[in-house]
Amino acid sequence: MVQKDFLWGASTSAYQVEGAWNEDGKGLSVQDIKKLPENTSDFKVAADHYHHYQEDVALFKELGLKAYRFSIAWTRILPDGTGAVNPKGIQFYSDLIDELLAAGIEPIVTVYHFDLPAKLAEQGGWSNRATIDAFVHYCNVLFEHFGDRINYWLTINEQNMMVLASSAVLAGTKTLQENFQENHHMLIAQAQVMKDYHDKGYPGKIGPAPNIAYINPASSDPEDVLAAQRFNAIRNWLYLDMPVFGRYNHQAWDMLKALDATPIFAEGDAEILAAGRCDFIAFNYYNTNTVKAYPADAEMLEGDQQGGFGIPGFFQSHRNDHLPMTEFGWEIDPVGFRTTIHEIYSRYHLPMIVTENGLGGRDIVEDGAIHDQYRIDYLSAHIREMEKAIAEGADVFGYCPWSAIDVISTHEGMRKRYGFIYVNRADFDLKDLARYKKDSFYWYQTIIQQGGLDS
Ligand code: BGP
Repeated sequence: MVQKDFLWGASTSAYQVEGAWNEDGKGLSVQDIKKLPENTSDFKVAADHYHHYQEDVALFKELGLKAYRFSIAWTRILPDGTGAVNPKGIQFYSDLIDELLAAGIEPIVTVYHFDLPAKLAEQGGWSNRATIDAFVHYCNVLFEHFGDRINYWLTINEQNMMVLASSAVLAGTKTLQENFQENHHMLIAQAQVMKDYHDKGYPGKIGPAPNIAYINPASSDPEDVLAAQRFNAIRNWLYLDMPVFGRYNHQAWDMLKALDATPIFAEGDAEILAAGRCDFIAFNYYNTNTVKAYPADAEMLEGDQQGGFGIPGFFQSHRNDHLPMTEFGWEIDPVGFRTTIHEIYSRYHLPMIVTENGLGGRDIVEDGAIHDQYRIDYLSAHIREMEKAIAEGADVFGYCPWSAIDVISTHEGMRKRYGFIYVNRADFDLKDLARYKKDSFYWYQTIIQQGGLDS
């Protein structure tokens, strides 16, 4: 049983849902210019939410959402990443926020979801410390314009995946040291923003939004157990120890030393990191990962957000035979969700909100209906385990599955759908972009009305 004001919500991100990639003064982001996997749509039109936002919010209201988590496109607000503010960008999000509030839906804002302004990327992106200042300035612009209406801010979506799975998420290739230097700069930017937000006395709360997947050992061999602990450290805890405790996780740091990948600290960095603290923890969960020990002379392996990693001398991903998989090859582990919730709460004792969880599938339309029982099964199994975790004492105040409406997948295009609402388009055929309610829409509507599975 969840609390009465529990935030039953759903999520999207700007570049995956909005479209209007070059309209009303928007600048280009790295997502607009990245090399796409073959046979996969670009993000130019996406679900065309930019032009359909009123219709979409009306559907969210009908669905019964208490919260909607979306991201703001940095390049709508500051087309070059810094410099003059684009009034039309401010207007769009101001209107969207007002529309949500009028519908009784709590807006939850991600400030940065994989879409760094291309202009900043040209100048070195996160390897350039100027990007830290640009990010801090951008966030302060958002706080000034929307700070009175937003109660929950999320700083950076899945920073850990931008670092560890940069090929899948950003189509990037960098050395490990370069990745972790960029990571360091993002951590500083985040800390500074959290400090500014608190210092200025805004009424809401702010927190990070990493992808957290509890890591299991492939066996009880102590070397596998240690491998799992180390992957947990560098994949998960690094990204929560920092905003909660203001310091690097010691095991993650030790691994970076062994790999010659420690970031260089500039004067004052340690103080900034120590000064920025989060109010709550938002996290995305799709499944657990399982790893075994990996020889030091093996090759480095990079997967996508949910698996396929290998760092020589430390760990290698291992298929967990106890778990079924989605048709896109991601393991399904609802009990692991409960384990992950408890592990986060035991380590940090902060309120938590789940900002992504869901099933990507190839939905089929039959006479305007989408019978996505597989999605209902996935979500109900996860909600059940979340409710158990809450009953067992974990403090979870919201659940926002991915995704409110079909969006373009990060690296699998339009064929991999997650939404409660179907968007009528294919990767290369835009059709009429009509919205259809899937079976999962009606199912989630009931869950929200009841206040969960248990009521
Ligand atoms: C997360 C991202 C989302 C979303 C989701 C599903 O990593 O934060 O943006 O895309 O994963 O992933 P995919 O689209 O690759 O299936």
